[in-house]
Amino acid sequence: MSAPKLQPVQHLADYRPWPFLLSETRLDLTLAARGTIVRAALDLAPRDPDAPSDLVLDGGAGLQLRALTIDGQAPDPAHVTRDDERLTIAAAALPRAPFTLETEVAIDPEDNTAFEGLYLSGGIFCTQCEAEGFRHITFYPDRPDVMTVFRVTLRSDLPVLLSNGNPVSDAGGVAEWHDHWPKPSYLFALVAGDLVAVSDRFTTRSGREIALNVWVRPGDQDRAGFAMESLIKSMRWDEDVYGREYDLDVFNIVAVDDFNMGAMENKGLNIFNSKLVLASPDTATDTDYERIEAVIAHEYFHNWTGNRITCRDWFQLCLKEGLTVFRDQQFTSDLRSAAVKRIEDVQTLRALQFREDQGPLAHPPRPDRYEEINNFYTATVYEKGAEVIGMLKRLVGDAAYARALDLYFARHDGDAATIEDWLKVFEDATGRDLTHFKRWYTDAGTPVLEMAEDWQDGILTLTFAQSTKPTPGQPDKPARVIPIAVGLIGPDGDEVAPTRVLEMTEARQTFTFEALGARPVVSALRGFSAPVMLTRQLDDATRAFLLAHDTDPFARWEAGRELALSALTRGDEAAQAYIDAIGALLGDEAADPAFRALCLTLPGEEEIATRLAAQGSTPDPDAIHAARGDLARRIALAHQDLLTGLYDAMTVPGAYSPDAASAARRSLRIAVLGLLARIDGGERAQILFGVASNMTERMAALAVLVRLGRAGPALKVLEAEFGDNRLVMDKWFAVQVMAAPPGRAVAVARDLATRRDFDWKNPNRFRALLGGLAGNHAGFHAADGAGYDFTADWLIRMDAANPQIAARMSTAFETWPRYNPDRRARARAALERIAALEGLSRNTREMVSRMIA
Ligand code: 0A1
Ligand code: ZN
Repeated sequence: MSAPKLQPVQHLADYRPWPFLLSETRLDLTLAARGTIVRAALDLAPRDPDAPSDLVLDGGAGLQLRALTIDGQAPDPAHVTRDDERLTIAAAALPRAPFTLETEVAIDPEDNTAFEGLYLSGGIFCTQCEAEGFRHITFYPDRPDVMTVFRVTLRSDLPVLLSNGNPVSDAGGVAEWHDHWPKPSYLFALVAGDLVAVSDRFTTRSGREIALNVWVRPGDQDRAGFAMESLIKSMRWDEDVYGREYDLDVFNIVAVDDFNMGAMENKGLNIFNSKLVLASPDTATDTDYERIEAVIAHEYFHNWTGNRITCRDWFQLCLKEGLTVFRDQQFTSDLRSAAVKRIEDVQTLRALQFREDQGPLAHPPRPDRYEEINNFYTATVYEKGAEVIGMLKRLVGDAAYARALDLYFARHDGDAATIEDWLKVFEDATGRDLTHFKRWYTDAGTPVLEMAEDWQDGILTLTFAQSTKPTPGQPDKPARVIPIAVGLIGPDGDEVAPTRVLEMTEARQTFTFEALGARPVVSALRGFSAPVMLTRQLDDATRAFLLAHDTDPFARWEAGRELALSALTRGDEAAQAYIDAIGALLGDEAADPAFRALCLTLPGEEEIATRLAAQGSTPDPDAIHAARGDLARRIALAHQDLLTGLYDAMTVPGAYSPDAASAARRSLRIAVLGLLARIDGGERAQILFGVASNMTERMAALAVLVRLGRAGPALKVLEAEFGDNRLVMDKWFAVQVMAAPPGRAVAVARDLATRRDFDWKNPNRFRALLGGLAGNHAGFHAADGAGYDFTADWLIRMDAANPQIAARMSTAFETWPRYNPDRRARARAALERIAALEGLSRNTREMVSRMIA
């Protein structure tokens, strides 16, 4: 194995302002698949004319430099140097007064398979500049604290030419755009292509008329309406709830098929992965609709939390992402069911962020070092970043939160801000000292919170102890501030003490509840009031009592979850308690069907493995798979009649509508279908696949059929119908691998990878196959290491084309240290094989070396 190449590490502590001021950027692009010409003019001035500084611009080997002038003159070539990543003009060659730097470079979008910078996706020119993509377009101070106004001229024969801001002119293949809001380069975007728009208008609360467009490929217009509706709802909501109004004359959204992430908040020109724009009942599922609505909102909300107020440096990424995720979560709770949304968010947090926090990739929401920033668009920065804001809001209260946010917008509009700035507005708005609370931003790891109860003379004493395991680079974990929402339920099922938020600040702390008649049952961590792992001694009967009576929907669901996990990890008696409790819930017609569906869905295999690992045992993927199947079968046998009744009762009559109430009924019906399939051999699924006209039910039925090994005909039907629809075919690829019996998963994946339509350079298609395998817990962790080897082979191949995708997908391995020695050895060997590769990208190298450190 060759020695790993040393890589430069970026440190938060090294932040320095850029030594120049940039007052305007003018770009002129002549677009071509190869040889796009980019002319850039930058109006610069030294920040301190008495302290001359070299002018260092980001921009690598991919930029073919054709001309460079300062105030119209070419500098002495001896003063201009280039390396792999930047261009430097010596201070000696620079005026002490304001000057204009002009460059001309050529780039080849057609060769850009990394989808970073300017690239071509199905004939559409588009850009992705966050985090550091702009440097692949031209030489520039590509850092978020350098903000300026942009004037952009686009030259191309393509009919639609878009950039940020407002249109100035569009005639004869030349379009001009002006964005008067100063912005950093990562928010720059352009799009050029043969596109059509679904258009609408929005009148802001101050009476300004905004033109709205969702741009798609011709033929896709009839699937863009829901995205437009979602945009309008988002604009209204941000005015109503946060008082934030839109600030340009136009708002454009463009859907492209090749996109590394979900979507991007470029100023006035959001670019989306087409799977988060296009939806029709026959192609998209309820989950797709809900996600489209949330991501459209997320990107729109960034206009204030991200664009008007951006980040000083990339260490502050969670400043914009945590807050914007928090806002989109609030939006979805307001539009749909708040209870269901909270439970879904906790599920996501546990599945992705707790997993990350437990393993070698753990990092704080605000990291203080990185090698490749693209590796930090993580569940910790996004989802935990949002949880931290939720805790802050819980601690200060809703009114103070609203005051703090008003102050944040007033004080920092136009700034590139930091987490310190953010916390300061809360301190100033509330008078609180948040020094201790700040640990949530700087410390990694999920605290374990142990709760013990004592009951004496009508007084209930709760003692909490918190501890956090060491994480990479952070051996010591001081206590944190933890808001613990607690309510008390009397023996008859009535609430005897409403929710109270206990504020824990020490490693160990006691709280008392006095003047109680009879010993109550404690409903703890209501609403999941902090991202911690709560442990308490509780018997199954009390959990069943909470599942039946808790008034807090999260805590109620959690009681069922704990019962299920206990059934799955502790054997027969626990299983019976769970099966009985589920029976009671199935008959509870007052409960929201979506809530019942969530309670009915057994914890996933990955979640069970995580629980076992947290308890100190070694998860056995095959045993987990078998135990889960077994429990599902027992539930189905025990409650066959109730389930059959529910399956019929939850039919949604009439034409498909993606609204929350209809989706809720479908979700319960689907959960029931999954259980009944354990005893009906898949008959119902077979029938449902045949009669359903919406993709939600068809995909649910298909997943059941794949699991039972009888999906052949259904897969053929779907392929015949949708072979030319990429988004449906992505699902078709994914379900076959994800739901495959574990022993077959790798073989299925290997087979699918040989198909002509396995267009692996398309990130969605790659994720469908490789992500599908990673999502098949026992399949990926196959004892013979075939899952590891197959994944490593593809990561190596992908790394050469698209390092971001390879690096993200490498997280399939992040849990490897928790398995048995044999699996560990095989996983490690696969990771070492990747690490040994000559020419591996910085992205993947950083990920792999953190995982095997
Ligand atoms: N800011 C976007 C996410 C995003 C990040 C990086 C990207 O390319 C590397 C693309 C998009 C968001 O939060 O939606
Ligand atoms: Zn975001």
